[in-house]
Amino acid sequence: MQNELGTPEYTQSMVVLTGAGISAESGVPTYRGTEGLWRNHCPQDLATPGAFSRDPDLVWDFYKWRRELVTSCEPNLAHLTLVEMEKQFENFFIITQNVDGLHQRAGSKNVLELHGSLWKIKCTQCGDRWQDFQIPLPAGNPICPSCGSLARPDVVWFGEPLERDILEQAHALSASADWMLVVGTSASIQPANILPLIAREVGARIIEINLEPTPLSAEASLTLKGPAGEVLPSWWDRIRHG
Ligand code: BJW
Ligand code: ZN
Repeated sequence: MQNELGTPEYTQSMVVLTGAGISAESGVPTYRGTEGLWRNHCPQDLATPGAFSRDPDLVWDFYKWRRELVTSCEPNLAHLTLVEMEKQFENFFIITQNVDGLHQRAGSKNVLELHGSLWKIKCTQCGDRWQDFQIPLPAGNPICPSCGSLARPDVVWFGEPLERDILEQAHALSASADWMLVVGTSASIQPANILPLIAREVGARIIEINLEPTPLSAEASLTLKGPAGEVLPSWWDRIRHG
């Protein structure tokens, strides 16, 4: 299979799209599926602008809990393999849907966060944004230091547009990719799930790593089934050492 597909050259552009599955072996719950976050929490109650206006305390409690959970997790072998890959390729980019910050903690440099970050906060009024790694956050809901208004997690909720410049960068990277590695995403959320299709349109080879088939599988040049923390290091080992 690898012969038919060819082998990535280090001068080619390698774009990696990651989803919650890449962090699953670190102990971060995925969103969907039997162990997913949405199994116990209704997205409409927690991850929409409407939910936050109705009950900011409930939504902040959910995000404070997730910040604490992620703090107790470590990057796994899949995150670490991407750090090694970045050192080899001249053009290497991670586009992540994850908000956990584990790619950066592992040491990856070129990371585009499509859906924001658990470690960023933004003002609901003046739009100021800041990083905050405190665990735990002080009691009560975070307040904007500039204008004193209620602040919110700087993540992208359902029905909200992604940051325009981030989405434009993601489109541009996908449209100039030679290879796209899609790791641990259900490929069910727009507009992130369009990115591999953009890459395929320009002739990129799509490699998918997942525990199960997704709507993208039929479009992929190669699907590697299994846990990312095992499959990704062994695929990379084969590429590097032949
Ligand atoms: C492993 C593994 C292992 C497990 N190894 N693999 C109706 C109402 C509202 C919106 C819409 C609507 N209809 C359509 C929409 C659009 C909507 C959308 O796509 N909805 C779908 C349900 C159809 N999209 C949006 O709303 C987006 N915005 C938008 O479209 O704006 C348009 C607009 C323009 C102009 C003005 C206004 C609007 C925004 C989407 C934001 C998504 N946000 C979230 C929450 C982030 C914050 C937070 O974390 O709290 O992002 S939702 C959630 O899904 C999160 C994720 O990043 C995203 C994707 O999930 P992911 O990563 O794929 O995880 P899972 O759990 O789904 O899958 C895990 C996978 O891993 C599985 O396949 C496993 O098999 C696999 N796996 N272990 C390898 N060890
Ligand atoms: Zn403010």
